[in-house]
Amino acid sequence: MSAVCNLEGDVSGTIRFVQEGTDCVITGTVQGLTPGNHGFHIHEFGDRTEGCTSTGGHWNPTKVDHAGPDDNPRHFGDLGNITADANGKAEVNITDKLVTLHGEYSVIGRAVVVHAGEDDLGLGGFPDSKTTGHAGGRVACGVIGFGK
Ligand SMILES: [Cu+2]
Ligand SMILES: [Zn+2]
Repeated sequence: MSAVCNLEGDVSGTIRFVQEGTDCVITGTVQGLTPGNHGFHIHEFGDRTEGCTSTGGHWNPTKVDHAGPDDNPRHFGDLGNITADANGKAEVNITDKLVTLHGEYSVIGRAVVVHAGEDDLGLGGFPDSKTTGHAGGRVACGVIGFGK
């Protein structure tokens, strides 16, 4: 079982998801970023009617606070940060147990969103740290679809 997400625009890339038992392996490349850390999440809706805004908030079916990928509880969509090098390119290589391609919590049809700033993993003390990780604007998004 696999899925794919294409990010298009000034910030672009392809993210692939492969389900291996309870692990979802998420790999890919994002380019066109500013160097440094960028919040990387799965958001609730695969809706780009109003650009990345209409993808809603973080995928959070258990209605808990925002946190980091290694925290429990956390939003199912909390994948932390990706890190762009001096050329603006980030390699994605994440293995996660809450992201799944199966069942009622499947991420297929939802969206990947990359942010302008760093996700503070809920720890920054800002008003939005516990909801969005204070990661700033949305610089790229794409809908997760079935892979071949
Ligand atoms: Cu996000
Ligand atoms: Zn979150």
